[in-house]
Amino acid sequence: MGPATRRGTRTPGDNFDGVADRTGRATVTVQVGAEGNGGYYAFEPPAVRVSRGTTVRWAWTGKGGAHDVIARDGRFESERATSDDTTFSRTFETTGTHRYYCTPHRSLGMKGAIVVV
Ligand SMILES: [Cu+2]
Repeated sequence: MGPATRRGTRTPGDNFDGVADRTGRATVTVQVGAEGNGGYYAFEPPAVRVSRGTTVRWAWTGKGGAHDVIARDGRFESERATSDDTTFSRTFETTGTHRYYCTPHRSLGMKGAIVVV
């Protein structure tokens, strides 16, 4: 796709309107409390594609108050935390789309997805 479809200052491989491609990596980091949704109420990247067996590590930025990482299907659930030394990791062995949200900011749009291929 051409440059006209890109927005912002994303790194190559990202697609603002789609899913950030992080396939082929053992570990992938998602920021918790990235800027977005009217404050620091976003996951970054919000949607990411990973290979089966990848460990996704959520890392809190320390901004935006308390956040958590809760799977919609109940398969994983972090503690609710504010500190920037907080991390939560999960290894994805099942292909498919795993949707999750932050409980305090779900209504603001603080949601994410891990697409395992
Ligand atoms: Cu939050």
